[in-house]
Amino acid sequence: MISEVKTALAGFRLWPGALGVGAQVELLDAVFARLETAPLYRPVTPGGRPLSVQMSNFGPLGWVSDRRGYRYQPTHPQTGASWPDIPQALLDLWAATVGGPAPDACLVNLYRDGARMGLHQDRDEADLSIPVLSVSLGDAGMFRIGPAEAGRTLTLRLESGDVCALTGPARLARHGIDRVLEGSSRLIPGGGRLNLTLRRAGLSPG
Ligand code: MD3
Ligand code: FE
Repeated sequence: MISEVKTALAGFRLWPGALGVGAQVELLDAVFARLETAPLYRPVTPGGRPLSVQMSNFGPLGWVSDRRGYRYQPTHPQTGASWPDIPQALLDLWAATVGGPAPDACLVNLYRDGARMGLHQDRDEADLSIPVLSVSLGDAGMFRIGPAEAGRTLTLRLESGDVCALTGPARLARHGIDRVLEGSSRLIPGGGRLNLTLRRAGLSPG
């Protein structure tokens, strides 16, 4: 790997195939059950453009975007209801991988119909030293990651069942999803790629 990328990405950990097919199906069922009460929607950017990705959240706090900006809030912007709880399997996965303060936010991203996510940093959380954990389900996605400020990026294919953690210097890495390989998985009815990201968004206790 190119040294500059390697330095910036120290702390990027990938567990390919961490979830077997059975665990993927169980997790997907838990996710779809919760999406009945917290429906997917397309947030708009502060500039007023709808994101191509459909989103929802689980946990005490959910990431939202609208004309007022990006933030975490306790309720669904369309229903006004509290977000559903984070599936236990995800809390267990967090404890078994990154540990430390428990996650209080699980962002659900569904990529369908050519949806993508441009290069960005995740910096809306109160404590940027706490890791992010990501679980990929369904169609494979071409994931791009590079140094925080500028410079060369690295592309890798995230498959259904892959888990990755962003800790240390990688926590502020720029990253995005360039494209989804439609039809590469049969896991999700109707197709698409579903990504679950666990974060500590609010201040951690203590
Ligand atoms: C690297 N999601 O929700 S997951 C996001 O696949 C987001 O939906 C992508 O970027 C997705 O913000 C990528 C992998 C990931 C998640 C969080 C990160 C990579 C990250 C935080 C810092 C650096
Ligand atoms: Fe991100």
